[in-house]
Amino acid sequence: MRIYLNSDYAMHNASGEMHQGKLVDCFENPSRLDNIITAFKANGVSEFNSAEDFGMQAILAVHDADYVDFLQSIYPKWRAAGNTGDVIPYIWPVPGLKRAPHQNLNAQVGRYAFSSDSPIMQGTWQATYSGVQTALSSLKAVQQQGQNAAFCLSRPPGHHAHKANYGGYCFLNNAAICAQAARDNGAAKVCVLDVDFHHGNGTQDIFYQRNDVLTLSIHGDPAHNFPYYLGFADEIGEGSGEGFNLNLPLADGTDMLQWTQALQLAAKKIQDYAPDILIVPLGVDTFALDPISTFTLTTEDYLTMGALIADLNLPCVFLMEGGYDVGPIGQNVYNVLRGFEDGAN
Ligand code: Q9C
Ligand code: ZN
Repeated sequence: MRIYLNSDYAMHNASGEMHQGKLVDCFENPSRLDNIITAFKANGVSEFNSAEDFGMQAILAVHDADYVDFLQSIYPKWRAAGNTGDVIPYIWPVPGLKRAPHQNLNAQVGRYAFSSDSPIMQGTWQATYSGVQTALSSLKAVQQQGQNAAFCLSRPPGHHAHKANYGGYCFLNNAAICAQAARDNGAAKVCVLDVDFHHGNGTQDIFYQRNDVLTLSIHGDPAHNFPYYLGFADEIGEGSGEGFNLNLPLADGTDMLQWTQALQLAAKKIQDYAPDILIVPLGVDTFALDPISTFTLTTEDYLTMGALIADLNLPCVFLMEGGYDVGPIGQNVYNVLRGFEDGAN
């Protein structure tokens, strides 16, 4: 499988996040990809392709221009205003606090952030922009260069980002941008199957009223897990999008047998839809030892996950999402791709 690596992945390296009432090191940090690259090399994978630059068009086809401008420009403004650390929100325009739009930087940060866990620093925009280009390069390999599958190895992740909001370590929604680009490049029907531990809230919301992109997510029940405010089973899409979103929230402690049953429900839905291309936001935070998640998948289980995805028999773009820095993260990711390739044969 062709692999594209975001060569700017280490440029986003933020100072810390609030976790259980304390400021701790960011879970989503460059060592994650260092680890994955090391594991891939140990498995004999040595070719990491670099991305082509497709510019801003595909980003602006999904995200609002004012939001993209904010992401691109906030850090220098924030520092020039006298702030000495990363950009972190501390006030949000909840209903009742209605004097928006607003020029004050703290007010703008609260307007665009939906959570406090995603600091913006010097290199955030560059890493994020290059990540999108890496995702689009992976899409091109599959959609235009005849590859059966490709893997975008990148950070920061994307699936929590809405069209004008960031959070959950995500700034631009790589999966949504790829899905829209696939449509714009001629695919009639696109499917996004999100297997990260967390609900793909941004992707769901972006396509919620559309039937040309089927969105599915298998994730930890939002009654107990981030993002809490979205991802329940009764969210099925609306308007012409009704019936084109499927959430499969699973209990804390879910193992591979239960996860596989959910995947089989997703597979049925995908087969009925018959998309032209499949986009898989891939998080390995479903792993038993993940520090912020509650499923119990094993390193071996990821081979099965890859084979189950291969059984869908669709051209497939894998996009790196979550999975935090615990020993076997790299082998877990490798095993999904290995299982996919073995399953496809
Ligand atoms: N410190 C992805 O896996 N974490 N994002 C907040 C409190 C939010 C995870 C926990 C988890 C987001 C791409
Ligand atoms: Zn996640």
